[in-house]
Amino acid sequence: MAENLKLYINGEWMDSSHPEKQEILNPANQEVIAIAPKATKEETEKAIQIAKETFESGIWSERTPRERAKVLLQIAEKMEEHLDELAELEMKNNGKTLREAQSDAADAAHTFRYYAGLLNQPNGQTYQTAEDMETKIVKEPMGVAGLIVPWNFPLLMSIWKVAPALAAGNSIILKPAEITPVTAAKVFELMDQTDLPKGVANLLMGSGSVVGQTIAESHDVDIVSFTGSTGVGRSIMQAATGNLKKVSLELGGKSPNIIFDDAELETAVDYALFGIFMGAGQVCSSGSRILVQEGIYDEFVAKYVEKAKAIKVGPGHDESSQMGAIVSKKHMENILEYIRIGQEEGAVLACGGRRIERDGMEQGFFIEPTVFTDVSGDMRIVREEIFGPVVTIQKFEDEEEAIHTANDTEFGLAGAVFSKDQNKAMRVINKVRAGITWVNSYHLSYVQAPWGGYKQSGIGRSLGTYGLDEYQETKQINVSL
Ligand code: TAP
Repeated sequence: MAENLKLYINGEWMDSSHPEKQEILNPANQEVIAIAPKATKEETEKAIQIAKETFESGIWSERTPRERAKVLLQIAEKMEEHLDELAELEMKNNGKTLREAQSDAADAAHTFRYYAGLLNQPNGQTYQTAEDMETKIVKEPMGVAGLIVPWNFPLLMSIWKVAPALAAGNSIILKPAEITPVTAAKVFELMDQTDLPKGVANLLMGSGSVVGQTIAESHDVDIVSFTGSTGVGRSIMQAATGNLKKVSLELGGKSPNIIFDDAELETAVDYALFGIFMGAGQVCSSGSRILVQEGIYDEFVAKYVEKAKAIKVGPGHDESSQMGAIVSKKHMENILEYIRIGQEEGAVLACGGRRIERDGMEQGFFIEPTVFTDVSGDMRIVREEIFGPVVTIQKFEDEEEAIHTANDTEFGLAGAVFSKDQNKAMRVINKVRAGITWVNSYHLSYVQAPWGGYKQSGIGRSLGTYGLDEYQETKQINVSL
């Protein structure tokens, strides 16, 4: 039986007055796993008012860091007791493999622990600014934080926002993507069993154009923190101008993965596969443009294509599956359209390119790992974010050309360099205009390290101390001695 999800406002679970409901599907087989409400504009405004009143009451915003840390640790503990369930729900709702979902669930719980720990760190500075003046710099919560997240990491992207926003003392409204609300609902059910005061955390399911837009436009929201596409990020920024709320944006990418002749070939091939096929390429930091130096180009492509063809695609619950499903039919069709465009543009389809509809996958949304070679820098498949298991491989001559090609994009989210020469690797990575980079690896991420992009990949950073700063105001207090 599909579970009926509810909105969570002021510590109460409630139905929406909207007559329509959203069927939540498992993209591996189109089974209906839940029915979600669609919050209306009025319900969204109500949740914002509740969050505002709760913030102003001081019931959470004025608690000591130690008291807030205690609640964050309660949430972490609750999540840890339910890791298997969270992973299972994430796999079913998003289509990723169970192994990927397990890793997300563990990272999400750990994020609460990390921010609880940060609350024990010194907060602020003091200067003797004149003989008779002391200046204290303190951090304060911002107020109401509107948190809007996408479908590719429904749980982890939610927690990357919820944990630091609560740690900082804000009241929050979380809006998951309409098609993937299931793990967010579970986390709110767990938070409801902790000492988090009512009204501090509110959950709204519904569409971006109604719920998301209302949050972005509201004069009672003090920060909107958004992860999603660059196009929607731009419209959120425009909507936020009414009260000039702070805007934090984690957007798309088209990240370069640069492989030099002197790279450890097997390592480079394996990380370049992981770089794009993890999460079926539906990952903002995917290494979707592989740049290979001419001396090893042919050997690299031969090995890469052989291994890409061998990737086992299948439903997430099958332990042998290495790559899961595409999140929805609509998104699968977008990706297949890009594959068609690539061929029309004259790129060589070295492997993949088709939907998989066999071996029990007939009802699911699966696409073969797809590799294009002989591409040029002006092709759409090289310039636009496809957000699927599709990678392009380009040849370069020397360091200068590699850097130029790597940076020839409007995005600046991630990038990597593979070489045994550490000096060269560092020289090149320092010139890659991106916020998240790797040398001789890919995709590994750590809660301490700031996550975010240059150029049109975003504004601001998640995670680390930077992630907490994002949800805080900074005040100076000048005390006459
Ligand atoms: P979007 O279509 O941009 O949706 C993201 C969220 O914004 C969803 O909750 C969506 O709601 C909502 N939304 C849509 N229109 C809105 C509006 N006018 N106002 C306010 N909110 C609105 O992205 P997606 O397709 O879910 O996710 C894929 C994109 O996210 C990719 O570009 C990817 O690179 C990016 N991404 C970036 C990162 C980082 S850290 N940089 C991480 C993950 C994903 P509904 O869809 O429910 O209507």
